[in-house]
Amino acid sequence: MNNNFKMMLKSKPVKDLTALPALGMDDKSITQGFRHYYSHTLGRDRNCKSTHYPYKALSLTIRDRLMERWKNTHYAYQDQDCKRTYYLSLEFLMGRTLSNSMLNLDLHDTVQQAFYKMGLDLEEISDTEQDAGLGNGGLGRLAACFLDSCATLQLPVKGYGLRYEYGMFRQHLENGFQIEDTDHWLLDGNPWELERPEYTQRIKFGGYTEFRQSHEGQFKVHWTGTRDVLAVPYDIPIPGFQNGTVNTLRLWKAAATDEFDLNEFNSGSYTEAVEEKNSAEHITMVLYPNDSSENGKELRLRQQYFLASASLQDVIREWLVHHDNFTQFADKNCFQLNDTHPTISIAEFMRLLMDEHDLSWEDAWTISCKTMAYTNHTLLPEALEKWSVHLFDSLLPRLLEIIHEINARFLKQVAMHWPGDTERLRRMSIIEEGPIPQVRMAYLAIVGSFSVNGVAALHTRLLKRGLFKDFYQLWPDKFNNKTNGVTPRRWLAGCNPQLRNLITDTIGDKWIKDLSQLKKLKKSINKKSFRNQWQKIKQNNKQKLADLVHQTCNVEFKTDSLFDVQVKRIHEYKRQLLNIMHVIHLYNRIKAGDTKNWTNRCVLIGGKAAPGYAMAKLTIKLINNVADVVNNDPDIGDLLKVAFFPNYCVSAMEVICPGTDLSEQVSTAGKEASGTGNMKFMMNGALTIGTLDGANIEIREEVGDDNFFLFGLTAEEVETSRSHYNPLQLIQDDTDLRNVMRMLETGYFNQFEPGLFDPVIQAIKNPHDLWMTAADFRSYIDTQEQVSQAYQDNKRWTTMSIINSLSSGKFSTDRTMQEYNRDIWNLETVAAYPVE
Ligand code: 26W
Repeated sequence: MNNNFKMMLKSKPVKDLTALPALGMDDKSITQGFRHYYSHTLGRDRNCKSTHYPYKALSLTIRDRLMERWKNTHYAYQDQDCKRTYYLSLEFLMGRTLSNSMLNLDLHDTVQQAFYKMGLDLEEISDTEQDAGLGNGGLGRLAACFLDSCATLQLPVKGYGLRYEYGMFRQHLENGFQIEDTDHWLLDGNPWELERPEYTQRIKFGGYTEFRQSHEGQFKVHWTGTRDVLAVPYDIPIPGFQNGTVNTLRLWKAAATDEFDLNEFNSGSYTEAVEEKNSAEHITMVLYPNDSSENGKELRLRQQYFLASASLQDVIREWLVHHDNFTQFADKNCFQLNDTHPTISIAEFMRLLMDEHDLSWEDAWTISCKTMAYTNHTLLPEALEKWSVHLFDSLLPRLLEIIHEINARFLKQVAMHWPGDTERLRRMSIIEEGPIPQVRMAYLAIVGSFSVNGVAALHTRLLKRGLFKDFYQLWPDKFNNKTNGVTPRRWLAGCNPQLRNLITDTIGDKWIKDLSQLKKLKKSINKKSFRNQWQKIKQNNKQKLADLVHQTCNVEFKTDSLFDVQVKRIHEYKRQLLNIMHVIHLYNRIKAGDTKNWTNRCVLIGGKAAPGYAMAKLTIKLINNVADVVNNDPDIGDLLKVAFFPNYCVSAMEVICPGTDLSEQVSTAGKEASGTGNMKFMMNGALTIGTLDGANIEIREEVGDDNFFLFGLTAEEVETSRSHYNPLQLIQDDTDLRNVMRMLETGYFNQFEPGLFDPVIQAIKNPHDLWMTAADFRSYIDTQEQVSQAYQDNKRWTTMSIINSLSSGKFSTDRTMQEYNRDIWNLETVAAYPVE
């Protein structure tokens, strides 16, 4: 290029390279886009038979429409210089994206039409999408629902997480045992992500710290000798419901730096030097599949720090584009910590402000404490994260120094508040002393945050009285409740289109953005045609579920039976065992000819057990063995069917919850923080059988006592009866329980596997059984009988079903997010610029 021309180019104003006419939202434009991607980008020809390519071509067509709105949302946020919230989470259980994007862009019917004309089956093609299973269960799915609601409410909230190469393991059964398979979900590419290498961050690990004096005579800490890893961001669009807003989920992938270990390199160890690359990339290789007990693995701490450091550096980088100091930072930014998993952010933020941006401890701490907010999701003590001080010291030495300093200053405050109370100092210290000193992450989270919340009313109350009592006494105002929810877009409008249409035909479509409007269905509750349609839709959804069960479990569910469902992670506190004991009881009744006024039941149980959790895995095996006996006993027939649903996941729930009559929420009271599956079932017109635990309590408040099947001890009763709990006595005094135990003890369900279920039997009979299964047996069985009788009264059941659904308004994450915003974030809503 000649120099004159180069000069001319330099002085020319840069054109907006992104300026393009808006893409069409009609069926012709969609078809055109689809054909273009199918044939030109993906290079398919008329011989191609796979459903994968139509899926991909459609996804790219939809993504283009998201992209326009994504930029306009970003520009609007930028121009307004609005306050923002960052949702930091090790898990985002997103499930599928295509059909949700079509719903939120209001393109579903258009695409259906276009596909019909092309002779393509949209449902079949949507079903080829892999779930993005980057989460374990409740906590990860909640994060996904939160993002949906924030985009719908036009709140400037960005999610930060990890781009795991392997998500939640896939589960299949062999001889009734759970077998784990890897979930290489990115193998066929992911059309929903956009790599952003230009925002790569550098993350330090290992090394040591030293004091150095600056030119101005100031002492500063340097963290050096580190082995660094790069964090490369991948952005995923999060569309709001038909409002032009598209927010961002930014997921980090670990990558090696190009710096080889020169010593190794020069000594001829070329491959050893390259190996380091490998170990760097391991950080985001796999999601840890534990959902309740911490295993203290170094790699997990690496993941946590990697997420924290990359995300904070990213936020600070963007801040410094428009600001040259941090005085306004806390007014404009908030970090919400999803459980303790990203809590190292508190120390990392201090490090960045002090060591990299020259703030004093006091200034940094003031900003940090005004910026961080912490949500707790569990009451199980074994799930509270602790990291050994030793591990911290070797992996993150600078962070440990900062934590020690935070703790020292905090303990001074405690000592001032309770002079002479050394026991309390020991109890509240962020460092747990002992043979292996540990960092208590929950305490760090409380000390470093301005807000601490639980996820249901009971849960928050129990936190204040139990686990966090000392902290509540010190800072009562920090604590608040935010009852969970689920997004009504995915969990009603999306997964139950027939019910959506009936509701919309009856009360208009405003309910999709304001779920409290479902109350308006009350006036139709006694209208015959409405009730008939309601019933018909439930029948259709049950048939779809029955088809899926047939296909995956090879068990025949008849739709005139009661569909009784428990799907969630397998855990002792969730008591799948109690459920299967009820099944055994029903089986005994049938065998004994006690079938007067019988209600046919199909019991479906699904969920994954943590790979190292032996009792949970044994429970799965027990369920399968019982199912085998029941389903193959000619005396039983259609009176009772049992199936274990393998590989329970988000997309499975989208078929399961619309087709369920009875939702099982039977945890030992005081153990389930909230539960969110309970809300999905309720929204879709299932009735709940449940204990007074987590959000069940609030569900019952909303539907009224008559429309909820309550059983079991209360949380208080559980605690007060522990000391004199006597399961052997209970077994002796209760014929039904005795019969169930006899079936287990005589090996009725494990004739060729003697002794297999002994640990289960021991657990039930153990006076120290934490989950007190035998205590609730009687009341559970009796309540299940009430359920059976209620189901026979078709009219009453339908009324209760409608009432459950129309009372579910509170459990929309739109309400949850509005409360977070009102009490914690204080964000202004910002409308995206229209696409034109
Ligand atoms: C350290 C291993 C680990 C991993 C995940 C410990 C604990 C967890 C989560 C806290 C488990 C979880 O998903 N908790 C669930 O969070 C939901 C959303 O708030 C609640 O509805 C569930 O009741 C709670 O069990």
